[in-house]
Amino acid sequence: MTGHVGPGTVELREVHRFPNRPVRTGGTLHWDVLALYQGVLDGLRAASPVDSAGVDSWAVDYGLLDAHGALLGNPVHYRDARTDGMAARVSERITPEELYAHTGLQHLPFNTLYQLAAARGTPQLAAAQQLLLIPDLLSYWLTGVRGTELTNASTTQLVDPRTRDFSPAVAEAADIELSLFPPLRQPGDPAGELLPEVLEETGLTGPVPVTAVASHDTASAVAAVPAATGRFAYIATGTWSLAGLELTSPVLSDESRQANFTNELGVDGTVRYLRNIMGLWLLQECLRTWESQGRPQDLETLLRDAAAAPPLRSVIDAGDPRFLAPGDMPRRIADACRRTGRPVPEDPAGYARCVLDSLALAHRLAVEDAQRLAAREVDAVHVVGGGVHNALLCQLTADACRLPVTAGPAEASALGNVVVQARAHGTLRGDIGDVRRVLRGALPLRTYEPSGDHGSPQEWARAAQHLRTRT
Ligand code: LRH
Repeated sequence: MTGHVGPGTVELREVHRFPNRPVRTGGTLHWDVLALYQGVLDGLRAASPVDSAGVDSWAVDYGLLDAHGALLGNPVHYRDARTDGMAARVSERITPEELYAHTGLQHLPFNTLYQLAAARGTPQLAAAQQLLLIPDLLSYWLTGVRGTELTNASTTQLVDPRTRDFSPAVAEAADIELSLFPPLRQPGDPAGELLPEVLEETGLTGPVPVTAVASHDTASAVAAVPAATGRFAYIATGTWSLAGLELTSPVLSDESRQANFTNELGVDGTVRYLRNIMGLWLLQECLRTWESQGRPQDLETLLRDAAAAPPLRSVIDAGDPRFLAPGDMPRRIADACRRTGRPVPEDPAGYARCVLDSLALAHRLAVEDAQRLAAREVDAVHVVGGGVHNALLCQLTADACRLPVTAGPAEASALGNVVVQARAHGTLRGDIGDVRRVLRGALPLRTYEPSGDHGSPQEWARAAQHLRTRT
């Protein structure tokens, strides 16, 4: 994506899109990170001319480098099963209560801490001199400079959100060498310049500075929430739904731990207090399953039929880790409905409706719980990310939350990435609130008011209660 930033204007343009196809070899699910890097180079070529660059990606995953800086094998995908049982193993060294008190991170089986526990004793980890999170790895290949960007580091479960630095106590308890991580850098810090070989390969004219943006895609997405005031909740929807609040300090209470809220770090000293919800992955994986069974579905028709299907009939817990791995999603959804005494959807539209109702309900619970646990009230919900294109999901979210939903931008991560670069170079000025006001004026946004069209407030309340008690 290229961004054009001027006084009061921010424009984004897609210049190149490439698939990100995980590869299973020897029973392990990997990222094809060289193919991704090639896609980045192709993108830079298509973007020419370029004044500045920055990289963001999904969180938690990493590549290991040997003593010469060479990559030791393909990064393992966080959806791989290698982390099964690792939380129990780590809890023998540090209790979940202590871990939360130090890191404020929700329990997700794939946190980097658990991935490193799974990698213990492997020749790769033994040979590793350094660990680079995915955006830091891509940045390293572009610039030759190594660093660990803070917002993404905060997803490793090795960072203390109070000090905004690594937690030696956690690392020691979990027996992880913090020296694997290059020094921390803040969003907005310089991260080097494109190497001569990169300029040559992409046809760009240097120097092209690279900025350590908020390299966790969700941190970039939250930075780009076009909020008018501070009283907002956000839902970054895409493969995941990340729903919560922006705070100035972490919430580390045991109640917060039990509610599985995370305190990831954001731009300008903020905390992203949120919960991970499975997101549109549930639907994407249904579509893949039907396709592999020779029953491909047209998404537009499916969503139209889903909008006409009866509301709140089949509801599942969209936070259930049973939905994490790739594979037959309709079967897992049917199993979940049976387990909780809900009717099993009868056709693809029924499944799509089940997914969207369940996501909307999970959004409601996260927005409600976050307000209670952080003692902060909101009067608006911002939906950003790919889910913005799904009008039914946005409307259901407004109905479920009983709050107006402002939808947009869809490419929030790319925008957040661009505005942090623009600020680093002085093209945009002010704090993140000022930047958000520019975005609000510059972007096409759509508002969804709560309606009774998809179930009455009482029906939503009952369904939310059902979800709280039956799962
Ligand atoms: C979204 C995301 C999310 C993480 C997950 C691994 O892309 O970064 O914030 O929890 O991927």
